[in-house]
Amino acid sequence: MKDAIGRHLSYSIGKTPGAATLRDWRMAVSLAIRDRMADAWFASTRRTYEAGAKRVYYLSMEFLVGRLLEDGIVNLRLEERVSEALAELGQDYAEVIADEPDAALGNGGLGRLAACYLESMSTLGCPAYGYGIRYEHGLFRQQIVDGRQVERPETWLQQPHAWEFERPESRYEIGFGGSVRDGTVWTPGESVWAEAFDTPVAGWNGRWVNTLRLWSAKPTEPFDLDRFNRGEYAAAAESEALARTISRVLYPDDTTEQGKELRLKQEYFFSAASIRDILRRFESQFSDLRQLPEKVAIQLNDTHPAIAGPELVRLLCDEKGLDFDEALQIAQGTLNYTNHTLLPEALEHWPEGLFGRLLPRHLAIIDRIDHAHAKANPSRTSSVRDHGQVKMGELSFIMANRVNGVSALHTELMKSTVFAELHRLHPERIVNQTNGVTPRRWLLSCNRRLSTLIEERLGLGWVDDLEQLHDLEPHLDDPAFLDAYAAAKTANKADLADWMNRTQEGLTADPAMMFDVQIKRIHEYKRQHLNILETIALWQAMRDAPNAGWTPRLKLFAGKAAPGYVFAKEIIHLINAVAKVVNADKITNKMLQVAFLPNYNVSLAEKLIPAADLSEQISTAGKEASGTGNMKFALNGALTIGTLDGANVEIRDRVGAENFFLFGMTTDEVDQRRAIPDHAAKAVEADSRLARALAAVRDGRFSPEDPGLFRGIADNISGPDYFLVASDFSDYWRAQREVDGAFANAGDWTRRAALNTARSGWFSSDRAIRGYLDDIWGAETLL
Ligand code: 26Q
Repeated sequence: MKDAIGRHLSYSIGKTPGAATLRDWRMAVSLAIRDRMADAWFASTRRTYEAGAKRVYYLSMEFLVGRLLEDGIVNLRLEERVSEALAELGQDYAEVIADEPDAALGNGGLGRLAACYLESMSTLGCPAYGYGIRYEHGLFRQQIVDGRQVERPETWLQQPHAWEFERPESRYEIGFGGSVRDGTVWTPGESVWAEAFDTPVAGWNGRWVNTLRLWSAKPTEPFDLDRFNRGEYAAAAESEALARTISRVLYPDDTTEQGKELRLKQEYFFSAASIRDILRRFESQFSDLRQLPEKVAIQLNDTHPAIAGPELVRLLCDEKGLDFDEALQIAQGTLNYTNHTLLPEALEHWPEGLFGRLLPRHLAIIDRIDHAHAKANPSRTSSVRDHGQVKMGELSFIMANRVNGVSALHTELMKSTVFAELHRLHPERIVNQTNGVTPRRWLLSCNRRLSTLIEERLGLGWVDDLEQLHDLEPHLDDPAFLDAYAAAKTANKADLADWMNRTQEGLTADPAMMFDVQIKRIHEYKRQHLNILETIALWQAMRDAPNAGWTPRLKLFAGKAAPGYVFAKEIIHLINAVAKVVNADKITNKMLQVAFLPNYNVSLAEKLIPAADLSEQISTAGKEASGTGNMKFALNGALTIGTLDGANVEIRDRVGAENFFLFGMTTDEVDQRRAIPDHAAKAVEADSRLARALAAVRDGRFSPEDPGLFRGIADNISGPDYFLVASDFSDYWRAQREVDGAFANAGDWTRRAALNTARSGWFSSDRAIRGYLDDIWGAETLL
């Protein structure tokens, strides 16, 4: 290992050890690790080919992979050798790992899920490819300036990327606009190249390696030499810059930024390139396109790649010469669609004018698909085109062999609400696949103390068979085990506290406090404002009775708001304003601290989750499709305070109701409550704590220099309150006080935390991928 690193430092990086920077060392180590994936990578491809196996293609606009070096080292089981080699070379292992920038090619849950699934597909030996976009700029970097979110560009590709291989020979010309002659001959008005970059994804033990193929946009005409020679330098480079904008930046909105032309271009760009690549690979091995459904399964990660359906039909008809009905049947046998949200504002739709201008042939094909579906299902009343919009959920559903939700509750709600009619017509089509997370990243490597303890008791079989964590349960009767479990948690908290106290002004975190954590995108439906309101009420209660024996708490928040989401940004501002006042209060600051950690990303999650005591999963029931952070916390021994929403329901079923703090209205109760006039005002009237906390927000207690600053938040909660913050407040307060009591009994708390770990094995993404293989893809694993 030492030689391999040294060789790369000299011959790939071109530095001597004396001149090498931390980045040079990190690059050299990364290349040395990457070398060791190569053989398994080639072998995986060869075995897939030789077996004539079905391949799975995961199409996603987002892959939130985070750092890759530690993941590679851990999965190849090279940790000891690398850290020894680095020590001998005078370098610090942890520093080298931490030098890598996150690949933040995603917004949140959907993108991180895609990354976990790729890793699990490799662990299981499922022949699979991820397809996405190689964004030059991932999700923006969040700064907090005077308590407010400020977005800064993210620049991960400004330094060389150790993990990717450029494939200039794998490129496709992608057209846009133009016109259609004779009904089928599309002549695009402009085009760009989609060029492939491949990243190997190694599974546990490095036995199988799949490929993440990301597309980068390149101009078809490099630059205009005539204009350059005439001295028009900017104009000469214009067409190049325009082409490259397609893969320039990830859209930072995790609901929808509706109707943006560039977004639609991105969607078509990567879907079309992927479909062509899939067909090319298929045809290099098989001759009959009618075999496609037998040899290929394509998974659409939400509707963002939905245009892949019409594109596949178009290629089969217009270029391969199949008739329309046959083409449609082949496409429908091949495609599947995962839905990740029921929020009406998040269901993707495009103005048909824009759509038809950019993709005229596809709009005609969509109409034909829709008519064919309507003809076969005469009782259908809805359609893909509606009120001048093209509805991508509807399109995805009718083009898919299987449609799935991401938690049991979410799947049932799909059937009863958004897709009720289509479900009636196709009662077999919707299936559930509850989300999962990879235990390699989300336990083994992010929480060494806990994973070492588990290894001492169980060995390492749990790493790719997570249900083995059940075998921890007998150890809960061993006080030494519980002590060690508690010690691991405390040490994780101490590390985090040290780091936060150094970096967060005004914060005094103490590992003896309960670490109460809410980390996720900032959204009204996720209700960070419910949490901060309860924090305010708690602070007020502590001030009233400072000696009432309060359980000391640190309230931790982190998360990004979409740049255009004004209310979400106000919530961030309020949290920071409350932190400033509360942390400085001499009466309470030993009992209550509040922090908003900037720039939440995968690496920060890996630091926070192992140190959490309490996991906040408090969305309005019916709104969070699944959640995956909730699973990571439970696995790492945090207890959940949560509503009956998304996968919380299944987490509670498995860890046991006595180890989960439930509160709030159910989905049905939410709908009923919303129909009651003045529901919020009534709730405020009935709870004096809520009224007092709201008054403090409204009257400028946290913004003395601008007393009206947070009035909008207070007015929303006491007025329209669509997300029922006011109506759920009293029960949330009750549950939080129950949490206080439980945490005060340290021994019992540790037991309950350990039970969360022992009973979370089902939430492995390996289990989820087996579900997709069996129920959706009908594909085999080759390990
Ligand atoms: C769409 C069009 C235009 C611009 C942006 C978008 C867009 C981008 C990202 C829409 C949605 C997203 C991301 C959604 C998402 O992350 N959903 C989450 O998916 C997780 C994995 O299934 C679930 O656990 C979460 O409950 C769900 O919110």
